[in-house]
Amino acid sequence: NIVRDTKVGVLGVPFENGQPKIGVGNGPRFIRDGGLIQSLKEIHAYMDVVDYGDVTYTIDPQIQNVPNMKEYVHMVSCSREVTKRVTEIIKDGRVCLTVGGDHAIAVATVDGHIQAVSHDIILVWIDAHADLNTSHTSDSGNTHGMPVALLAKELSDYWPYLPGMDWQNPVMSIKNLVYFGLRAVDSYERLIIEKLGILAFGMEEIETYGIDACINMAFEKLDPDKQKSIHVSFDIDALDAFEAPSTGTPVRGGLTLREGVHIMEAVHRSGRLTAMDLVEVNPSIGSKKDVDITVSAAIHVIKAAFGFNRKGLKPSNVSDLPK
Ligand code: NNH
Ligand code: MN
Ligand code: MN
Ligand code: MN
Repeated sequence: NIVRDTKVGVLGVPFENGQPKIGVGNGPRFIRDGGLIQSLKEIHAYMDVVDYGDVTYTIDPQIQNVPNMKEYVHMVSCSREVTKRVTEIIKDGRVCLTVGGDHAIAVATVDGHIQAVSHDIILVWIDAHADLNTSHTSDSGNTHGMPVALLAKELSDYWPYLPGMDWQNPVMSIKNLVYFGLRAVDSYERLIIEKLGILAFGMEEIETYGIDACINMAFEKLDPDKQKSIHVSFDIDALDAFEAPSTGTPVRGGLTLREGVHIMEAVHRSGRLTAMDLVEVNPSIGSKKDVDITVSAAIHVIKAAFGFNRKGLKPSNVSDLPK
């Protein structure tokens, strides 16, 4: 496994049009300034980390808006670029770490991952919210509440025509999805979860079984043969509002940082992480201390995904102490 995820490509996506609060577009800058790249390099001696910089995009003037999808034209124009970049990074042989930005970018990161590996993936969606609204069910019209519904094959008939999204054929089955941390689910989202039998470890299940049993059940159910490539989409609001206060829609009663880290350590041990998103850190929300806590929580979760070991690592090529 050491070989498998030592090569990392970091991509920033300073996108904030998927929701109304300004500032989340500065997430990549604050997370880099908080020491992301150096923290990754320090995990162990074999780490090979390349920063691919931030995605930029220009608006495609051909694209029409879609009712109840705010800033749709931005979302589509940005997504096209993100998909390309994620595919390139994975084809370069690196695990792609995408730092947001809001969660609307995950349509493109998941799509880019699927295009790069061209076989089934598992999507692990860690979030207080299900992000499973269509343009017809969303109360907010914010596209960061829609990415899972855009990706799901099973929901393609429930969308209007989406101009400029032809590159994005919903290639993934909801059968390959698992949620962790749900506790703010809209009524139609709950209907979809039950109708389609989506695997979901909400806060209640995590409390009942414990986080370790939940992640083991998820892997056993989604990938008993241990073959599929894993995509983790980590919305920082999955963590409790005390652990990650600087986010647009904090929700109390969430995952502890320890539970978040525990999930990511299990993902690392699988040896099959191919792409990870860390989204919704908004440095314009809360005090300086709130921002520092949130950025450091994000970096802890990422480090766990790439093999940081809480037990500590022995020095390499050495078996005794210096005398
Ligand atoms: N479900 C709500 C909506 O569709 C809230 C989504 N907000 C999030 N999702 N932060 O992760 O707008
Ligand atoms: Mn490793
Ligand atoms: Mn989300
Ligand atoms: Mn959320």
